[in-house]
Amino acid sequence: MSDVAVIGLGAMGTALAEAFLNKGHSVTVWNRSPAKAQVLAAKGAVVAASLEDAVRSSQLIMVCLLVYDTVHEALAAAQEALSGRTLVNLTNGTPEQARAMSDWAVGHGANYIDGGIMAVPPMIGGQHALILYSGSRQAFDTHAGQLDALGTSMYLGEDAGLAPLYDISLLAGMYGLFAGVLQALSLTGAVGIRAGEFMPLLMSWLNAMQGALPKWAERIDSDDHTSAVVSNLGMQADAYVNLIDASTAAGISTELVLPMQDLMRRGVAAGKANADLSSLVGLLQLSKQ
Ligand code: FVH
Repeated sequence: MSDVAVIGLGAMGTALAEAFLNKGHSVTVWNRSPAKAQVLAAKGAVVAASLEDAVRSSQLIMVCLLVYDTVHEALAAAQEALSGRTLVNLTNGTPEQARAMSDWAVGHGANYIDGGIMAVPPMIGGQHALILYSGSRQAFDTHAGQLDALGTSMYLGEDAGLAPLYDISLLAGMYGLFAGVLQALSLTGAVGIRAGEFMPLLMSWLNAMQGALPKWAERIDSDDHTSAVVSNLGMQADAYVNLIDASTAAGISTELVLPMQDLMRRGVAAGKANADLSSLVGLLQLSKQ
């Protein structure tokens, strides 16, 4: 028996297996393309001959494949072996996929934990690698010591969909930031300003703007977007037109920034001109309208 089995040895699965090995855990590994297991074998991992052998090798089964469909496809071959074990699925997916996977695993007698990895492979094993977990509390408590080998563990609750919900919400924030940075560097780059020259100013500005976010949280939680507003939506919607016009004039695509203009205009049309930008959350929550 091994302390843990790692199924899927892509960039992330390999980093996960290495982190377990580095913390002194015995590890069994399996990958569809067997060659990827060799580097881990050289570091002390046992290479399972089949996915079912990998599942049977440990009480704790970590899965990190590309997408959920491949997890279903791969585990179908070993579903009988899952009974009594804990399946931790770190594959990126949606809350709905996680809940369905949980039902499937529990239906085969397994404990299920879903996970969201907020780190890139080189970070795994360090304290800045945040790993979100949700699902069976009992299974999480049982294996917390082993899971901590991967980074900082955060348990969110019994609903298996919580970890992917937090994961994709954090990614939404990240991609919004990246989209704005791409637009900014396209504008400045078009007139020959080097990215390295502009970046310190951009980072300083973004850091300053982050300071507004705790107030957004207060406004959203209290559903009060109108008290003590310093930069109202109406003013911002008018100024935003300049961002669109300047991009167009410079030959820069507006595909990343136009949707925000549409939303701002919808907010103004809905009577939110004097409210804070935070009030737009309500317009995005279509199911609540
Ligand atoms: N890498 C990253 O920066 C991010 C960080 C945050 C979390 N993501 C998610 O982690 C999942 C795995 O990502 P990855 O980076 O390891 O991806 P790859 O290197 O492309 O490895 C994919 C593995 O999946 C195996 N696989 C694909 N299809 C199948 C299948 N039908 N049956 C069995 N295994 C399959 C693949 O096997 P092979 O191609 O080597 O044979 C790899 O082991 C992912 O959800 C990210 O969103 C990573």
